[in-house]
Amino acid sequence: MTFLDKLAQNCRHYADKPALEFVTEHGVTAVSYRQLEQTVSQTMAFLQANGVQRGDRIALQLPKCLPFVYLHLAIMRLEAISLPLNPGYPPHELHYFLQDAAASLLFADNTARNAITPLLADLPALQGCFFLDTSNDANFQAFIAAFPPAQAPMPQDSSATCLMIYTSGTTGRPKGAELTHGNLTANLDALHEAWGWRADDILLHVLPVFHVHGLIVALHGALNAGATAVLHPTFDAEKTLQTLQDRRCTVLMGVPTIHRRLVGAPHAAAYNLRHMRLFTSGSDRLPDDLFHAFQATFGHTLLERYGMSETGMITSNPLHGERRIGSVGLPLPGVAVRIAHPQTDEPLPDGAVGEVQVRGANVCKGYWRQPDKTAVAFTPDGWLRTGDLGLREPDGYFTLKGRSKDLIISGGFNIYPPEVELVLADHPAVLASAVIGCPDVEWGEMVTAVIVPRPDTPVTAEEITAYCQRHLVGYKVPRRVLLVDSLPRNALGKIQKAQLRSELCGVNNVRG
Ligand code: MCA
Repeated sequence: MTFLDKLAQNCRHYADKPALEFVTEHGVTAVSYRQLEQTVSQTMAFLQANGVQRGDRIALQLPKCLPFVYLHLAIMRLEAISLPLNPGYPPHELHYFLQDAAASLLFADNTARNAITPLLADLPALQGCFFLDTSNDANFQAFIAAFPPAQAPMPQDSSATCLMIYTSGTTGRPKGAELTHGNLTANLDALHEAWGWRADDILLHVLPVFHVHGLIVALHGALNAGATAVLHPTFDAEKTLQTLQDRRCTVLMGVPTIHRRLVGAPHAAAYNLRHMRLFTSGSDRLPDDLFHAFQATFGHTLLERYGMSETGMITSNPLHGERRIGSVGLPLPGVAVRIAHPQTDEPLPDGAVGEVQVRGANVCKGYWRQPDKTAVAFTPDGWLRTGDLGLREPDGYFTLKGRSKDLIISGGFNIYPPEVELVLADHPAVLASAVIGCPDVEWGEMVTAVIVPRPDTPVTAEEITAYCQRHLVGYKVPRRVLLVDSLPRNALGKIQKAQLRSELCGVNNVRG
């Protein structure tokens, strides 16, 4: 039974129960499973009327809101492909995704109309763009009111792509990871079992919905279980603790930056969180001190798990049993994980550090229209190369030991330095640049740009920052800009990032 079959079943079994509760300063909008089914069906009719066909890419550059959920589910039900995008992308970045995906429809927020409209003429595949007033559910209900619920057969082909998540790479241009109905179903079934999802769970959802973590693991996880997802549009530590207490929530999923802010919130320990049964942490390594501080503050032990956009969740510490500090736990049911030599792909023995490689029904089928990059991402015998380094302990627990790829993780978002370097290279005053991650207690790593200015073009760090703010989504903007005379290079002229990291951030690590 696929996720969508399960959702349809839940809509019948739990018809009157809230599937979603969207919380804003104006109040709570509750959507029962029956209403969810009804609105998604009407949204399908609206999409059909606008020509959506099987396999079409439909881009959703929306803030976290109920219409996002309706559209996303309706797109998948019609066997089209949902393409969620960070609403913070500036036009320059948005254009790339729409063009690369050859998206046929775009849904964006009304407030983005002026910024987005000039892009539309230069997107030949785009057949329509809808600017929605997402400030309340009633506006969307009015928008689709004329459409009676659609009757469309359930998707049958589990190998069909239903979701595309862009992930960057060492080449600097993001690639669309194609996730199928089968991928999502396999991963959701594994997590349902591993984390003991129950229909009486109440998830407090504080993550963005344009990534696998917030969208699949959290939101789909709750809907798959027939549980209730209480959605906050953005994360706020005090509001989170208040809602966890008042709504008697049972599950929260976060990234280390979120957990650190919860621990640091005023009177954090005073909230009554006894009904909570599961706090998970992922998207970045959970620091040991935070693991302990969380336990000391809330009396709950964070459950660390590991995943990536291409695979969904890969390993998890156990729900019952040892949640090992510094370890990402054991492979999830149905997921095979091995440690292999990063160059030869030869499997390595327990205790040896190598590349983490993954195989299973959860692994994406490849990158959208990138057969070459897809071929490189997999070993000849079908294991996905994660680019993460790690080891397997004799009792089966996996521990990550760094990355073989040039990647920064800040607040749980991945930033590939070449993406930022490419933007910097277009600045007239930049002769050369290197973007590195420096350790940071709050964010995990902080994006740092080291720049050699052109001798004849004076520039300040503030000008570079302002330029990056115009061209990059907020989390990719360097928090620190350093102007230097030269960058350390090896004999072949390659910039020595490890040396820069150790000189500028006092880091000694294996990354190069
Ligand atoms: C926001 N900003 C950031 C980040 N987030 N800068 C660096 N790194 C970030 N992660 C910038 C904003 O653009 C803004 O810049 C300023 O910081 C706002 O700060 P603040 O309000 O404190 O931030 P926030 O809006 O509260 O966001 C912090 C956050 C958020 C809640 C931790 O980053 C977040 O939701 N992270 C979760 C990431 C996530 O879901 N990752 C999943 C992908 P300015 O001031 O210049 O405007 S990974 C995944 O899906 C895989 C499968 C997995 O395993 O999970």
